[in-house]
Amino acid sequence: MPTTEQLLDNGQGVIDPDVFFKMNSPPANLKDFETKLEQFVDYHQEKKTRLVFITSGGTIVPLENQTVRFIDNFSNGHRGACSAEYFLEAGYAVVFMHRQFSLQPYHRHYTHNPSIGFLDYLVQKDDNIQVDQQYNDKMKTVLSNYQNAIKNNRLLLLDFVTLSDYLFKLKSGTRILARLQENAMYYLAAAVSDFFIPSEKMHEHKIQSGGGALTLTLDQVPKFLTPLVSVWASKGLIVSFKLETDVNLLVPKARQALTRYGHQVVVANMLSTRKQTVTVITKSSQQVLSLTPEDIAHHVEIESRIIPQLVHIHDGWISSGATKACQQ
Ligand code: 9Z3
Repeated sequence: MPTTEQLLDNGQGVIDPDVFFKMNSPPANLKDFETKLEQFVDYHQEKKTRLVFITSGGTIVPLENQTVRFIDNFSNGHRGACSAEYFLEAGYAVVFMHRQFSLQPYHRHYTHNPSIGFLDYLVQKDDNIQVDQQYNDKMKTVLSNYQNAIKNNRLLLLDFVTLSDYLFKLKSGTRILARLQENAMYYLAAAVSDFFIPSEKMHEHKIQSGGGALTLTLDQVPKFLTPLVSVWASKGLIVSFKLETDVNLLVPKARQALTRYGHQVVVANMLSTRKQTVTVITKSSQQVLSLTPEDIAHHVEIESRIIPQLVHIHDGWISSGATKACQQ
């Protein structure tokens, strides 16, 4: 088998996505992932429901094949989990492909909160456990929305952990959804590592200390949006996210991604303001969506503005036969 070095793409140090899939082993639960997803997609294809494939949370990059240590990132999956609820509200079926143990739709209201733990919502009355009265109304609404989504088979939860896991499942998942053609939307909110250590270059066992400083060399992750847009999901509406910390780079980099990959929408956000403002960019438009101080005081979530905008773009994409909506 050729080594990654031999397969490097034109000297720029980036391997071809196909090569990545040849050089790394698929996750052990890939078959199970595919079976669940196929059943869900077939069900909604028959019902003609629109479906969104959401990716959410960060990927880890292992430093050892038998992994003790890994590189992670900041994302806790708030964007994806919150967006899933607004897509469900808009009538979509949702495949929620998330980093294991990151925020999940509906559950998110009661987890990952630094000031209140799940048990703090409960009280004991005689032998029974009840929800503390002050939380009752909100929890009733959240519970009922969650149960409706599950009862109507409109929410499928699938997870990933490593970058490699994510890429295998993204490829497989988008190819399964391709049968829905333009009725599918891909909402790529996961914070995917740009760098990784190929399996063949990784230490097999736990890296030992005692030898001084540790120097790591990471390869660049292949540009998976290229095959995703042109082959895996070519008929669906593809929404990628661009994250920056330097405001001067944000829009130019988002536009560069649209041009490079030829997909339909980039949602550009800054790390520090991502919960208050985003810019929705298509080839011919640029719209800033922002929360006012009053919105923030009323706990309005920016996703309640992003999702209707994307649903509108998706309407155009479907009615134009998946070709022209975003070119105007
Ligand atoms: C995003 O930009 C998401 O909005 C966030 C959400 C990761 C910022 P949280 O999970 O954060 O709510 O804490 N996602 C995409 C980030 C990304 O890696 N984009 C790549 C890039 O910027 C392109 S696919 O180059």
